[in-house]
Amino acid sequence: MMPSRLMTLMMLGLCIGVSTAIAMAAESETGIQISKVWSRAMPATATTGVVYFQLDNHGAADQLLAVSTPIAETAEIHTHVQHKDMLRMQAITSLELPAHAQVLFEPGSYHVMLNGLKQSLTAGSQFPLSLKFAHTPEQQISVPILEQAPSLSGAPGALHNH
Ligand SMILES: [Cu+2]
Repeated sequence: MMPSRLMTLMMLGLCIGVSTAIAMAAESETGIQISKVWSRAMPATATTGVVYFQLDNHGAADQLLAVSTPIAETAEIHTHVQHKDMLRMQAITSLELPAHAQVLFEPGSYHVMLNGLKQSLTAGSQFPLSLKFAHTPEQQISVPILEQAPSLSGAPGALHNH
């Protein structure tokens, strides 16, 4: 029989080894990158706002399920759909992110709609936004508020499908 103290130390070592392996696995599965984040500055009287960004899924297929921010009562994933001659916004409950896909949230396309703003969207400030996925751990990002879309220079492909 092993002295119980040595046994405890060995078990502790085993646990640390296992949890390190789990942490490393989780990290390598976090294949979603969020970039080019911005929100459009709005007049102080506005009750709604929009957020745009680029999602790159470097890993396996996933789904964006929900977005939220403390500065608005609700945050929804919206897209635009053609209805007769009108381009109308429509809320979607989840967004497919195929493996190695890139999805652009941009004016006229996907966007996050903020309803019931609790603070005004003033250019130069920023606010937190969290994104929930089916598989990837929840992501917290900081959204800078800008007067207009960031420069498209150096972003080939950003003007597609218009
Ligand atoms: Cu919308």
